[in-house]
Amino acid sequence: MSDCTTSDSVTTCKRKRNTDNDRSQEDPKVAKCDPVHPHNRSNVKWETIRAENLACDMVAMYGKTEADALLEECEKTLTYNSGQLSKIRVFGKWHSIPRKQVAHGDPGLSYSFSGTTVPAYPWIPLLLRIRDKITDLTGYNFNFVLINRYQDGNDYIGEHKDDEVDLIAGHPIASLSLGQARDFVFRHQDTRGKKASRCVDPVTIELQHGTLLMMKYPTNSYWYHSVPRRKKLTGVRINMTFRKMDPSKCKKIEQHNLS
Ligand SMILES: O=C(O)CCC(=O)C(=O)O
Repeated sequence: MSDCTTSDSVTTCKRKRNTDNDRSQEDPKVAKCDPVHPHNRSNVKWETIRAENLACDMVAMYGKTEADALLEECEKTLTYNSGQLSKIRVFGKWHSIPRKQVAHGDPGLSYSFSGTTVPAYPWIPLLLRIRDKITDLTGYNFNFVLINRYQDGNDYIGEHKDDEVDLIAGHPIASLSLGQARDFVFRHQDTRGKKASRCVDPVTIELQHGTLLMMKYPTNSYWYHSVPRRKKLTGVRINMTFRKMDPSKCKKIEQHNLS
């Protein structure tokens, strides 16, 4: 029986809070993904965010001028999915996603979630530049990027985990934010819904213009994340999550539709 009450992104606990940060339960079936390139981690100031089985690192990847220019270039260059590709199935019903979305990546890749398969359009120079800078900063390679565009604070993404089978298990996800700063809320799986079994404080991070957030293993095995609606915010935000997909697990898409 739960003694947490949950509203939107806030969990209120009546019981003693769980403050144990060191109970990592690594899954022996998940390969340890180490960086594959030499990287410039030491030249920049990383902030570490830790909670039970949550490991994220954050860095100001672009200063304001560069981030402004990138956001403008994104707005001029990117085209987002429409029609069936902009819908997801929730409890058997199709809904338009409350934001815009598109993916780019290596040939043959796609990302399947909530009844939808988003194909990767080919890389474009803008995205290659960003991807390569992230590899330089972190040492990790990425073969796919999912881009979400939030018109204003009415657009949002609901709670979910990035734990789909087509992702390489254990590989970090690199999340770049441009534009309007938004809250990014992590909620531990044990605290959700009617079956909540205990209290673990949610973790909220404000993702600022130009910030890179590295979500590392095992965060996505234990924590849900969301960008909740914030009706008073008026600015556009673009988020790019660079991922490593397993080509053998991606659903096949007709390639001639994607050039
Ligand atoms: O917009 C964001 O910061 C998060 C996007 C996200 O959760 C996702 O792409 O899975």
